[in-house]
Amino acid sequence: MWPEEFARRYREQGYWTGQTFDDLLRSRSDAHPDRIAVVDGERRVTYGELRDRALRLAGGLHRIGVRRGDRVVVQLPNRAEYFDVVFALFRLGALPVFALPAHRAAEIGYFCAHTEAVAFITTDVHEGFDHRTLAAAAAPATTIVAGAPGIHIGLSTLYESAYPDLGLPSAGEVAFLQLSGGSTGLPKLIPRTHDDYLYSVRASAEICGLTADSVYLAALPVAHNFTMSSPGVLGALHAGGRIVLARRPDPATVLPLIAAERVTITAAVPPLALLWLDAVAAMASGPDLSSLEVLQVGGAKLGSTVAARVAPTLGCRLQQVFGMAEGLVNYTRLDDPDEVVLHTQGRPISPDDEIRIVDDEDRPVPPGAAGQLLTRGPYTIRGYYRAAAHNREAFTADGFYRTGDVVRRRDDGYLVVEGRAKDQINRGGEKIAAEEVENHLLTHPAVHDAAVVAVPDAYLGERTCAFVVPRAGQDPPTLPALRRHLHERGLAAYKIPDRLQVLDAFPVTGVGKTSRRELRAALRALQKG
Ligand code: OOB
Repeated sequence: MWPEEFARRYREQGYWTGQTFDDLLRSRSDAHPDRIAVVDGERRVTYGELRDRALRLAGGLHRIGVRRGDRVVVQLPNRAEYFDVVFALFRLGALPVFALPAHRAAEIGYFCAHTEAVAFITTDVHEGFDHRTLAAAAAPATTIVAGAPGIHIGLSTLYESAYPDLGLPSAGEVAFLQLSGGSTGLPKLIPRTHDDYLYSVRASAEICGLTADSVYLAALPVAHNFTMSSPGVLGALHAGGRIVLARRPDPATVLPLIAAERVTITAAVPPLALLWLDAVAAMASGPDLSSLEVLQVGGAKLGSTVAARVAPTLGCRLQQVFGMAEGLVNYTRLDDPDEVVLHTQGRPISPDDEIRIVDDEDRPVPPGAAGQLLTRGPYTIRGYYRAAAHNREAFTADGFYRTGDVVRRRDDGYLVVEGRAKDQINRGGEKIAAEEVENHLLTHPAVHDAAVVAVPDAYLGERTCAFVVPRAGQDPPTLPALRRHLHERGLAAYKIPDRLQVLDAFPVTGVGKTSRRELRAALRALQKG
């Protein structure tokens, strides 16, 4: 949490207003109860209905024992019930822990155990996977299912007829836990307060020009920070606009939805934006996209060639977004010149976002030079949840978060992302911590040592390559065998390595650590050869 002098300043500056998520929904549903808040296929939910459903669900969750401060792992795809669930939990003062639909037993089991969750709320079947099978991994948390519940508790049975009479959480408290992309063995959880998060939501909505007439299409998973708050679904609710949920992000789903619902703004990771662009370019006369004003692209670096295709192909403005679940979000502004929009990753939301760009010894680099980005500010966390040892490395003594991103700052204050200094793979916006995958690889009987590095990829930006040293006397493992092994351990599919290279020994650094730099260089040599 922030030291008192910072908290005081953020309140005095008007960033932290004391508003809670419950206040947000209440004020909007009081102001315009009949306006549509959420569109999910045939279903249309008004602000008044959303508020009513959230309160009645808060009653049911309370009945089965969910209390203020409890953690509840929420894994829901883009469906209307997601909003009932999160606002019910906010009303109770219970903390959603936002898992992604792609997570499997390894991740869900860890989130439930690490947070000592009392409940796991998921869906029935999504993208061919039966999420109810994750209940075993989630135990002892009670499993609640949106859709056909099987042997579990059906979410639909928890909407009480009366509202519960409950105390209200205060805005300075932690509202939920987000996931970090991470670079360590176990995923880290990010505690966000009502005060800090809602500041980023309000400011983002303003920067992105959201109004009551805005229609925000959620194509990426709603629980990701980008889709949730940059300005995302919460920004749309704040502005009194409309959220349209896409169950899948593919062009065949998204493009007709933009036309039918008159979507004004949506967000994509670079490979998805490319897919949409190619689909539109290939159509002689496609769906009417004339309502679309802004396409936001972020989560991974957008190449300037693809960036330049957005306006001519889609007839809308591009906005680059460089953000992180830990806090700091940078945007190009809607009225920035093309040069800025095509070639930079934007500038921070807040005048009080502090930016430091440093070398390996934490010394500031000369102006305009590339270095590691450190940041501190009114919506950037000061520490991960239950991770005291890691926090000493991930934050400076004076509270700056070490993003692990290598950036340079231009004279005009805009940031350009140049690379990364963290052991993470950014696979088309999906973050993979090298160490987490390595730890799983090391459990295979034929693996003596493992190192996972990024390989450049034309479509995803990066893919993963696992380097493996076989155990003496064993046949070297094959890629299919290793993939099957990680799959059986319940690892999310996006973390499972795309390639394998078997080596007799790893190159080491001066202090004897495995040199990922040399492994990456060896891969480049192999690709050229
Ligand atoms: C967003 O959040 P996370 O937490 O999944 O990932 C954060 C990391 C950053 O540290 C950076 O390494 C990378 O993702 N990243 C970008 C980028 N946007 C994020 N790298 C290059 N260019 C960009 N535009 O990814 C996220 C959170 C809120 C809004 C948007 C993205």
